[in-house]
Amino acid sequence: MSRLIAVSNRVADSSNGKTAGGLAVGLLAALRKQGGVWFGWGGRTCHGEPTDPTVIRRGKVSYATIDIDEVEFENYYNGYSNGCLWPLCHYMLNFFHYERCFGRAYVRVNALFARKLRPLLQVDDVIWAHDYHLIPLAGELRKAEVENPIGFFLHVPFPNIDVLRTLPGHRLILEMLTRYDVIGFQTTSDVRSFIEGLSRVGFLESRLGHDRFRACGREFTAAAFPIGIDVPGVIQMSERAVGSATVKRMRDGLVSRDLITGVDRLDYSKGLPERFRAFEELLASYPDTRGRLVFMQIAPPTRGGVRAYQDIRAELERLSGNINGRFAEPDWVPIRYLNRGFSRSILMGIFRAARIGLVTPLRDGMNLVAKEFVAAQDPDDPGALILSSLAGAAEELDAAVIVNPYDIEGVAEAIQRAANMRLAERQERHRSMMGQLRLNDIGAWTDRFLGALEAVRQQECRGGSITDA
Ligand code: ADQ
Repeated sequence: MSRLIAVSNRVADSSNGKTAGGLAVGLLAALRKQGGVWFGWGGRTCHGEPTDPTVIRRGKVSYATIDIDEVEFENYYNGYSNGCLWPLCHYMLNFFHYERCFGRAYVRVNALFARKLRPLLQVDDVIWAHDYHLIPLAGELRKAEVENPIGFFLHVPFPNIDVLRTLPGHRLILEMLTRYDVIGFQTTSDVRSFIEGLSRVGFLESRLGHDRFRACGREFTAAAFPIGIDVPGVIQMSERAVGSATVKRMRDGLVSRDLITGVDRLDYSKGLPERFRAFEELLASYPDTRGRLVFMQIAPPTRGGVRAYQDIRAELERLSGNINGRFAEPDWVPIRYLNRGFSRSILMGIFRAARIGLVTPLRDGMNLVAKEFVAAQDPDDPGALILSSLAGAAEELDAAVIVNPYDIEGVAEAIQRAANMRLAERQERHRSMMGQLRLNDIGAWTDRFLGALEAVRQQECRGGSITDA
């Protein structure tokens, strides 16, 4: 079996037993099965050219991390990746801020990744790069004569060409993607946007099959690989966690009131101010909900170096303060806003204890919280999921209560409906969504993507085009 070389901006640290999100769980399982290397930034900056990667081996997996020059990092990560590509991919152009030096640093840091990764590669390896930080990586590796199969998975949405055109140099982004052998997206709609983009700028040469294309002189696979979760893992964690002291204390504190929960990174794409306003609208329009529901929003800050993230934090503090000030009673506070992270097991326990999961991003590649919320429910008495139609997860979880997150009154109505939903309906919706989650879990996601990459290798082997890298 080929070694897997996973490349992402950050390498997840599995040493403390707190392996983070779904991606880390899935990638680590695949790396442990196949053996391989996880390569990326180690979380430290330096001045000038970094030294060679620090490599730590644990079992069949090596973790190879590099430092990045402080100024380069600022321009590549905060500037281009999170100041240009992130808002663009989420259709939020009011947060888009471009400077030429960002784009240059972005390409240079990708070249640095390629330079530092190159000596670690073996001829039979397959390489899998992750997310919008690393679009030029395959092109840089090809320049260094790496001919191994290289795949790319985009975790965020791929924007329609009319939005993508906002970015100076967007043609290069499209061209760089064609340097990969397999390009994976979360949804079929993202694939359509990518292919339409190639076509509109005149790069698309032909469609070779259902998901095989030729553009910029190269053949590649472009398809939807919706990311899944570790379903048995979440079920087990949630069952155990309801008995934990933290979750018990939280339940006691609710005094038999119903819990609505929201769990998101503190990011403007997650629709948090709109969600807070929808809850306010609910309390204003449906007075019977007052004193009966508690909304707990958990939102740990991220990307503190980007101005927009500081602003949204301040806005949420103001909104939750206003809403609590307007509606709270001596024995009831409507919003509990927790600006911090929790262990995954506690989160799963909170999901299980909740009557409603509120997942209302303004745009999201997939949204794993929606899937985790469903899997964490007690099948005999499941909570209801309210899900944004603009999250990739809505393509699969159509048995959720689907809302448009911009429609504040519509979301308030949906909360009212979910709060009064009969047991039989909740069970039916839950059963349907669990079927989908089990069918496409995290193992199925890695197997499908790596299968597509392996197919490329076999095709190239037959054509004899793999040379010793
Ligand atoms: P994110 O934007 O980070 O991911 P999401 O898919 O919801 O969004 O994943 C977040 C993960 O972090 C979940 O596993 C969640 O449980 C965990 N998490 C969230 N808040 C937490 C907290 N307070 N404490 C601890 N853990 C917390 C990007 C894309 C998504 C896509 C994923 C995976 O933006 O659209 O679904 O990648 O491809």
